[in-house]
Amino acid sequence: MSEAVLPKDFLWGFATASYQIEGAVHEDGRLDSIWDTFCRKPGKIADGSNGDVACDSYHRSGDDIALLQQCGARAYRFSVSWPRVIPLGGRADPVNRLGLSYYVKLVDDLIAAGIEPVVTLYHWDLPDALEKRYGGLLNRDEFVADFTRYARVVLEALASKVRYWVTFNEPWCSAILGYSLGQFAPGRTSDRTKCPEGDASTEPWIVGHNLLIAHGSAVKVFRDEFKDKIGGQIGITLNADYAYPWDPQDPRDVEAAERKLEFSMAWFADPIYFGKYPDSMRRQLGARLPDFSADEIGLVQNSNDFFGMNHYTSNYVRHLDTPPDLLDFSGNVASSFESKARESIGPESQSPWLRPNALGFRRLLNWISDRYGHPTIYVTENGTSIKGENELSVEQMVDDEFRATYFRNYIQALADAYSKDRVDVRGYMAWSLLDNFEWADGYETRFGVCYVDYEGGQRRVPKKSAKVVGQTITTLIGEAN
Ligand code: PNW
Repeated sequence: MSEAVLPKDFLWGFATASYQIEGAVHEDGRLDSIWDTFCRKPGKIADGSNGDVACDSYHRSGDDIALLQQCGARAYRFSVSWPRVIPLGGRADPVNRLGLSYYVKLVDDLIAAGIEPVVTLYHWDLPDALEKRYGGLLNRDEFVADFTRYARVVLEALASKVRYWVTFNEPWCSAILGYSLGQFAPGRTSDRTKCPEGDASTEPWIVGHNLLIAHGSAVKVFRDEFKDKIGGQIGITLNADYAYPWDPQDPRDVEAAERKLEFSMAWFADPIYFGKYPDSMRRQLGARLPDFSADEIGLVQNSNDFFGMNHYTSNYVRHLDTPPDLLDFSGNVASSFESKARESIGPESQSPWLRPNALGFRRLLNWISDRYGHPTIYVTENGTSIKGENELSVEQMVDDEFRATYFRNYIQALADAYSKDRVDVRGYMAWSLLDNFEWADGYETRFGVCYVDYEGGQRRVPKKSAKVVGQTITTLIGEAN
């Protein structure tokens, strides 16, 4: 028996998201999300693909659960598709019982299989009708009211069975990739070569603000009306890359690295834990960063039962001597994969933004723990793509040593944060259970611990990394021989 490093009840498993795996986009009453319409615009998705079929998980949840069991998972994080449950999205629009029943059955089947469901309410697939009706996430009052009603509908169906709830996945991505860079739906940006509409100097900050209030409002519903049913927990999932100073000897780079973390993680976490935006953001953005009213901050502050964290990579961060650009969203810094001393952050993956650096994960866990008073943390995503993986034969793809090494190192870094640094991290979900629709990168970039044969009848084959995640964690829990 190996020595226990992680707690006995450590919650671990794999994660997915509705639009990335379900397919069946026109079935049983589902209507378009903003991703369905975004994919139809030319040039937005690298391989011209979309989520019409994806992994066909809408018809294959039995296969997915069998895979989870094969991998030894204790938990499965998936997201609910709003346009399946309320196809037109709004609070006066009808609930689609057929769409809802897919998730009721999924949860029942998971529980029957001994797997704990972790449910995300919003992983980017806003009903397109709401985008068209009132501008979606930009419209605070409408969006907050509609999301709150949607959350209540899902909670009514599932709150007696589900103990772990995530309101929003990565509001940073929704705001920056969706409203500044225009790479994700709805694709708004100030870059007129990409989109005729959008203002990247203001919209990301409005969207971030509205997402925080919608989160707080759904948490209030959960706590007032549902929490006692099962004693569950709710939180938001935030993402950030760790930031190392480019020159650790230069205090301006040390400050710049801290500022980059404030512009990513603390943008959302400071209002939740401290009731205000970081000073560095207020200083740079001024009135472009909305103010919280007393009612709003009453919803947002203390709205996390746990800290949900998604993390993939790290950067070296250097200060800039020039004043911040109006469109800047990172705290007026320059990020790179090489330090002043010419150290590389890590080897390339298939994703241009992602390079493995496990120490950065341990550092970020500590940064969160120190800044927010040692909250309970659940890591709700972590994983990597592999450069050129899609070009390989199936035999080579399932022998994914690069990904296996990534998981060994990152899970060890988490264990060090828990056992040596006393960070209260109690769960870990690897991204992803399946190769799936990787947003603007389409299907060419794979993140799965299970290979999916999209053309060959949706065959699923566990890769080496699927086994490695389980083995590494169970050994650290002290269960392996
Ligand atoms: C996360 N970036 O997205 C999402 O939660 C997943 O749905 C996604 O498949 C996964 O990570 C892998 O990409 C991100 O550009 C997408 O920095 C892009 C970035 C970060 C996270």
